[in-house]
Amino acid sequence: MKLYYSPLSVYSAKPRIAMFEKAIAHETQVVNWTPATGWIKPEELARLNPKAQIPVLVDGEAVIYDSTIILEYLDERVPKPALFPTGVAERARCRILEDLGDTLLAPNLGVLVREVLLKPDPATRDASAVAQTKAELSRQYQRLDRELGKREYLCGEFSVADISCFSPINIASLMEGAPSPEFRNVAKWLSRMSNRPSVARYLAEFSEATAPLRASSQPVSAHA
Ligand SMILES: N[C@@H](CCC(=O)N[C@@H](CS)C(=O)NCC(=O)O)C(=O)O
Repeated sequence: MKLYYSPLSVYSAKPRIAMFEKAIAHETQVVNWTPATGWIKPEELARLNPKAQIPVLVDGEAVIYDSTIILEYLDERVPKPALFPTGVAERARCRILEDLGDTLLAPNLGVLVREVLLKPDPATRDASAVAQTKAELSRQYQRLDRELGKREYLCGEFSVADISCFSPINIASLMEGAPSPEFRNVAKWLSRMSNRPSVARYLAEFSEATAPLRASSQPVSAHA
């Protein structure tokens, strides 16, 4: 298998962590991003994915894009350890929480990149856009805190929902978007996640890739 990804890409973290979790040997093709250039895409990306986005997984003749579909594919291709719960209703809840990460958390990162990462001087930022984004993140963190309750992971056992929600929270945390410690279940979960070998391995490469951008960072583990 070959994974096109970037350690800086919020959606790429999903297959990356899943493949570490399942110990799937694979080749990689890193797609770079810099503030000056944006994504530097290899010529074949548009051929593999009509949206020309990462992540893309190539497995022999099969070309799979979209992180959610890649995770489903990986879970069927290499069933153990499973990344979905077993009950029908539990699986649906797990997909809903995976979608929360993808569609309610991750889309907030654009404003944080534009207004926080690329504008180190707070006086130059669009303060209302930043405040709105932080408020939306906080609403979702509150929801996650409730969904977690006394569970160790969002769906009981470690799942696609944990992977999908962790990635945007980790990236937002570098740009003043970390969850408040008042969300105690989230804080404990972040600590558990960061210590899980597959996630720790991903975090090591994330940390290396973001080193040049991290002047005012707040690592996730600082809130655990
Ligand atoms: N729904 C897609 C979203 C993928 C996506 O937006 N990828 C970003 C990087 S995180 C990308 O490739 N952006 C480049 C572009 O859209 O041109 C997924 O879950 O894989």
